[in-house]
Amino acid sequence: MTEKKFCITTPIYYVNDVPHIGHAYTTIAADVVARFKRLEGYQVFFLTGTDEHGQKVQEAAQKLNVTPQQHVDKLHQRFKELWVKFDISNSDFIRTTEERHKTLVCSILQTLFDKDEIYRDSYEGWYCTPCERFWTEKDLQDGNCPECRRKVEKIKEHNYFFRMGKYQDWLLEKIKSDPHFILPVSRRNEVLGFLENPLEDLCISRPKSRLPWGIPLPFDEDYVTYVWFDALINYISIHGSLDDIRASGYWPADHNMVGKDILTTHAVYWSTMLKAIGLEPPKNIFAHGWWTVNGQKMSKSLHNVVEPNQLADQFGVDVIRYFLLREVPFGSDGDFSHKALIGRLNSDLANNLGNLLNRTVNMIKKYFDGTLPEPATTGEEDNALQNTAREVIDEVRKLYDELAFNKILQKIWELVDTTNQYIDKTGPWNLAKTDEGKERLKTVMYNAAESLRVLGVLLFPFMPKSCASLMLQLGVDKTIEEQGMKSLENWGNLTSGTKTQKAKQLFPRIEDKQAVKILAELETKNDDKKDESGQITIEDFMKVDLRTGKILEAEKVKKSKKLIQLKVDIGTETRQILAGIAESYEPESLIGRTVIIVANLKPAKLMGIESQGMVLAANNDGTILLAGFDDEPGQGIQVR
Ligand code: ME8
Repeated sequence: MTEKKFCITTPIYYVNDVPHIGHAYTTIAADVVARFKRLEGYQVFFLTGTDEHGQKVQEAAQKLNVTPQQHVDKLHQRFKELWVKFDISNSDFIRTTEERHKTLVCSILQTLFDKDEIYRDSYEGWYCTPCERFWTEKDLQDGNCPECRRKVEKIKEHNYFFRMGKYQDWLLEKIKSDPHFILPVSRRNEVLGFLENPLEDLCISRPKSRLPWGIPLPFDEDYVTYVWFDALINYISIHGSLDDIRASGYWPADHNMVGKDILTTHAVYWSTMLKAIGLEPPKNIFAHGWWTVNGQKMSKSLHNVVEPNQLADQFGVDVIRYFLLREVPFGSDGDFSHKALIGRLNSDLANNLGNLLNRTVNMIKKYFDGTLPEPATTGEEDNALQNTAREVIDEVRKLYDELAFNKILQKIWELVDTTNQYIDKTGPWNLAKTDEGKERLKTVMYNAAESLRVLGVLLFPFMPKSCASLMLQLGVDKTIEEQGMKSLENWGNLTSGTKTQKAKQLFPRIEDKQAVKILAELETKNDDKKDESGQITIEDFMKVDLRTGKILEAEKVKKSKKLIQLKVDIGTETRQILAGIAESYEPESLIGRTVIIVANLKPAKLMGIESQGMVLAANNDGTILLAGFDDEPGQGIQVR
């Protein structure tokens, strides 16, 4: 029997960005699909990674005085660590600076160059440095980059070009004839619109003199590869040569999952590159929507980045995984709100699902001493519950084809609600009162538990840890992966007689008071983040009490090369201040001089002597120059 194989990928993220919920969103979504397909019995290859070449990395490394390689070796870890924290089950993690990747990029470049699919030409265009992209005159918006709206510069240089334009008709035909190729439909139409204009060839090189940090072209050492041409190849470079890729069974990928921002590069550049190489395009490119915060794009400079690490610590990994996929349809944009997150946690997770598990396990404990009873008779209510479960399972399977995560979760919650209603209608607390009722109660408790098992399997891709805990509470010793979707084909997989465990709250509720506190704290944290930019408000500045003071006495501090002990008259009092200026000033020369001091600095001891302030000075490569005035002001005058 041949194995069923399935391949899903996320974009590889720019290593320079702080990972935020946008990155987590795509990766969690891909993880959910990968986990679901494994439950369906597929052998899954799930790939994510980091994009490590290009101008931005080079510039960031320069600023830090490290090599680009040292920089990316450090920074890519932030993504790796985050994915471990978020229970991402990726099969591999590709970095574009790895040899295995560079080898395939070079081999593809050489093959395309030999086949004349790549040629050299001179080029004049408008270049956007942050986006690392050339634009034509007509692409520009108000003279700026149409993507990031920043300034562009006109550049003329020799470069290498991929004959992308010649694949325009093929690509149009492919998109039109295969409705599953680009989804959702609205995005597919955008790509078709883009292809109404002539498709130009793609500049795939950058002169090394301008940008050395990239993969050198194998046929011209004066150039490196354009970062997108390099990055897109990540989806296949993990498998080795083109023959290895074909033999792996993981290409074409079932889903190249991306955000809408990078759909064109995938639908147009990537598909035509594959065509030229002689590989199939992915079966599907799905472009999901964009998360904003208060209607604005998340960005470091706006201080509005929602950090997944912080969120996970505050609310729990599974709550975030659930919220991101439940709140907004996958193809649509969404605005992130902590309030909405708390709302979902309290209602869907704590009140509905968590409470269902809690009361079921507690009642099995109370009425059957924690042993799962054998179901007896089956009545109308039991059949209705089983029918709902069957219908939900069938529908969920179908909805995965559309990656309609929010509908999948809505559907699963129909079973949560139906099971809660089943308990309310059958009323175990009343049944427990009579012998006849107790017989019926066995069936009710068994069915409630089996329904929870079904929910545990269905929800596992979304909330793996919580569902594993749910299974343990129900006393199931098989892992969810072992049970698989197959275990949902017949009702009644739970084994009567097994011991359930002590009920544990899966999702503790956040009470109103606590919610107010959390939201206020988050706001303060965001304010603190603003300080990281280095800017302070005028109020912050006013807190520093700067005053003029006249030096009355000055002497060197024994055993110190740098320190001079000063007595400074600041108008209201005389302060003892230590200043690290001995290498630039003789003590006697200081007497009578007016300086600026920080008068409200907390006193500190240096070499056992208390210093009651600080003198302002500039350090010019080791030469200290005291700040002063053109003319002599009096003592104790405020400096602003
Ligand atoms: O574009 N909302 O990397 P990148 C939703 N290296 N998704 C978001 C998001 C947001 N606000 N912000 C980011 C690159 N994403 C290239 C990709 S692939 C060969 C090279 C997600 O770090 C979304 O998946 O800018 C988006 O497409 C991706 O991160 C961009 O990540």
